[in-house]
Amino acid sequence: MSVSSLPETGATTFSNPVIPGFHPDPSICRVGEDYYLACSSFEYFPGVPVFHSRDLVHWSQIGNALDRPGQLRLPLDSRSSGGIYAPTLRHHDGRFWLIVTNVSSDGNMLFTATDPAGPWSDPVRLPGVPGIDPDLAWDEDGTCWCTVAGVGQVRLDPRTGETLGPVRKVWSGSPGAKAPEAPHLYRIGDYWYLLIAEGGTERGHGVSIARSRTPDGPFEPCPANPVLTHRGIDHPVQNTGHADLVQAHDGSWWMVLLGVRPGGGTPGWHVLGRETFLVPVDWVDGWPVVGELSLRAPAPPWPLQPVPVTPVRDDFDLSVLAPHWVSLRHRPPADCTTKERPGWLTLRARGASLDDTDVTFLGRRQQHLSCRARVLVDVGEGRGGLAVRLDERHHYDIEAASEEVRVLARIGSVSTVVASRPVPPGPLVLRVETAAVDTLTDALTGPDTITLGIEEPDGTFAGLAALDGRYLSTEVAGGFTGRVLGMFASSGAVHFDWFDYEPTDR
Ligand code: 6LW
Repeated sequence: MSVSSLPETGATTFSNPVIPGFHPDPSICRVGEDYYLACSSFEYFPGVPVFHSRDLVHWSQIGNALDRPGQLRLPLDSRSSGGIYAPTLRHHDGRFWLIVTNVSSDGNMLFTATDPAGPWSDPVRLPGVPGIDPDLAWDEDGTCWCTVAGVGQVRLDPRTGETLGPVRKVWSGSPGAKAPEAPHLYRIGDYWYLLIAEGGTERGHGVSIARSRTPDGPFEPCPANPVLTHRGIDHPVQNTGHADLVQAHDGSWWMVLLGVRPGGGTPGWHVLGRETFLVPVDWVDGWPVVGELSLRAPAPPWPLQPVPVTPVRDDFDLSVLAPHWVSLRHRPPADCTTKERPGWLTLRARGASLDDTDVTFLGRRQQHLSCRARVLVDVGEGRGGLAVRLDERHHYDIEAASEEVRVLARIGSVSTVVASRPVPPGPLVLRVETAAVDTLTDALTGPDTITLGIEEPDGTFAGLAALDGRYLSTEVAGGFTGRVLGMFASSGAVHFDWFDYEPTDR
């Protein structure tokens, strides 16, 4: 179906982020009128979520590139925000190519696929490619150039992984700017363009570009660098950087990039991680001019797809889990299954809690500043429940046991039971509500409140604890991820009949 034949939705604007929730380091490519995008995934398994769109605005997850242990080795004692850093996704010579770094085990690896939804190949290891943020680009004679953070570059045989020559430094970014990273190399018109992020992935983040007549430089920096940054400006999206360019099917140019939406008073806390945004790009005198990034932006000049409807409820009625579900570091089939009790998800504890790196967990990214998550849980003689997780040292949990439910808070080295109450044995509905703060009473206001509780038999919500959400933000916890809302088992086998995720943003 060509884009022109897509049903007209008549939309004249679109909402940013186009992929909300922790979907950082976006890399995009186009095949005909289909767009594909991949993101970092760190300690989560499966890794590298892959998305598809026909209009650059509405994206549906079609799979995860790294969905088996042979592709994704995450040591069970590895720290959060390790694992899978930034990928580059390209289409060349009739197939898809994904190059990515596993900082916790195998370093840089290359995968290929004929269908981006998978299956993807086993890894081609790249021992000669250093550092992080590897990029792939091919020149007319078929030479494959691999460019990495720093900014270094080496010729590569992408089928064997062999590097063909030394790694050379080709650019250091803008004078004085730290962390030149996220390089992407493009042949556009008469030039090779080298796009990078610099300034660090925090508030100083920005996008810069340079060009050369040859793929290996020397590169001439754009006089207008950084071509995009929000450092020091009053804008609801901050930390903008780590971008990738794509030419649309109509010849126009667009950029995807990461940004954060801090909430609360100063310094501002972002809780959803680094999200994927879309902005238009124009070309003037051989240099890109990046359009304004706004939360409600003018729609591209083609029909927008109807917004993909994501059901609120996952009934776990299927033998396979939807691709947005993630576990921590691995997912042993016996510990996370919908086959043991048909129509239910069974999580079997491995003797660890959410304070540990190897807890049995199944979650989905929080994608809205205000939202509601509910589960129907039957813990039997076990112990488990529903959690808002940033990492092992920053999570709020509502945990059910046979005759008690309790709210636990882990903030750094502090861990405490915040509330508890007796409950009758049997299935129970647990609920987590996050409510973003929309009016600042003072500079110390946090970004949101997280209320954890149970539903009474008549459905009313009995909140057991309302906790400050700043402690589950990246500014407090550190690292590169965002909140994940999920189910966990800390003892025995715990069964979940359904999981509801519902935006409640006003
Ligand atoms: C990624 C680097 C960065 O490799 O953070 O924001 C690292 N940019 O480019 C992890 O996302």
